[in-house]
Amino acid sequence: MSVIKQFRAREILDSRGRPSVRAVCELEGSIKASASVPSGASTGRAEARELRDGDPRRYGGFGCRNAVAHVNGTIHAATQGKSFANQAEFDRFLIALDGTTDKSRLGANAILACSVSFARASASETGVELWHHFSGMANICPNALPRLTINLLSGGKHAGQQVAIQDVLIVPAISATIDESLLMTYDVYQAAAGLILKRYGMRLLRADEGGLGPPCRTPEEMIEVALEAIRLAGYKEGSEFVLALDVAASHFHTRDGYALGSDVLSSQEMVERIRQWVEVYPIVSIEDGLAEDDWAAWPILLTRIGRRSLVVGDDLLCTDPVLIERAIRERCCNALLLKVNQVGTLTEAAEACSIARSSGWQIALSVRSGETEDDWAADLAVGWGANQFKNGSITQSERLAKYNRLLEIEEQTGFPVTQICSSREPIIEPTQRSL
Ligand code: 2PG
Ligand code: MG
Repeated sequence: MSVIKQFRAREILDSRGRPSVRAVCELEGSIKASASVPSGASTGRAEARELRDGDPRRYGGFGCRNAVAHVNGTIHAATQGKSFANQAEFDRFLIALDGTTDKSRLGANAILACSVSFARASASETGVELWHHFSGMANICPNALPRLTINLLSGGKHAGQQVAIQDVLIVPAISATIDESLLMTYDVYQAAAGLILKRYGMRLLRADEGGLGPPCRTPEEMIEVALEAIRLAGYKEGSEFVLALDVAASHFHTRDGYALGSDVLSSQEMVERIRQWVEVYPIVSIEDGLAEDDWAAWPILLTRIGRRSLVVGDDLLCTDPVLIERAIRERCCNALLLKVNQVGTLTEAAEACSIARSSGWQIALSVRSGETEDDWAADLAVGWGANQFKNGSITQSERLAKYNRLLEIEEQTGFPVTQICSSREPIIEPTQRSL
């Protein structure tokens, strides 16, 4: 790796119109590469800290000028003239420079922008595609593209809380290519838009990730709208399309229980409600079915639905190797939702990915609800051999940048889309275990 000449950053705006950070890594010679970082809305408590200015007069306190100043000051000064053997050495250097456990001094947004721009510069120095460079750093030999899980309908924090659960995602299950997956999704999206207009009189109002936000009263109604759209588009539910849910239960978990519409459910009742969804509907993946602090109930959920559906940890795990190891020990999940900015560097995210995978878990690589037009997440999903890619809807350029990059990688590599891992095994009966 050549010598670093400079790091520069600037404040940019993300898909919610809020500030974010873009960094440029310049090497001695002619190589220069940039990276922009995203931001979540339904965040887990253990996520690395983005640095926000907190000045209410600028962007309601969301400004990123301090994070930018750390790149242009501390990070630039500490790295200028240095060379690093690999990504891990570079990321460890940044982690030590920050010196906190949650990256709150320099800011996870500043650190990640440097981590990813360094990776891009390294890829361009060696003359390989970014996805190929990512696969090398994680010691993975990908031979397939991830299956898309696409946000069709939104609720929760991404759509004004009209329904407590956050996403109903559609999964084109039989398509062999990204190209075909997107085409199938277009049909269902159009059918859903028409259906929602007819049934609720709603124009195309879009939620944070470009999904539709119909005024459904219950999760079941929202799931049924998705299934009807699949049928109206001429596809078979359960075979040609299946569903995934991001319940995002941390965000409606109160001291009294899970506030699902007019019901307030105990953990046991919430598990039972999810079991019914998985039993009745063609759902192959349940993300954050329970809250991030409800650790005791997660193993019960896994026991009840884990043979038929993925049990995916997002807020529960925050892409944190320590939390993932705990979840493996306590048998909480069988899949990791991997979001790099939750942990703050590529190296730590690669470690999280490898721990989860070595326990037989599936990897769902996800972007954030506040995204930028940068497309590095698509390269990462391919390079790290993710089973699924969760990138929001098929509208809005911050989403399409990543889908379009996948189309490009598909053309370059000819890799097929990975097979979906779902079984309709009968759901096993309740165990003796109680909460
Ligand atoms: C999630 C993500 C992406 P956010 O909860 O999985 O959908 O949302 O980025 O707001 O955390
Ligand atoms: Mg989530």
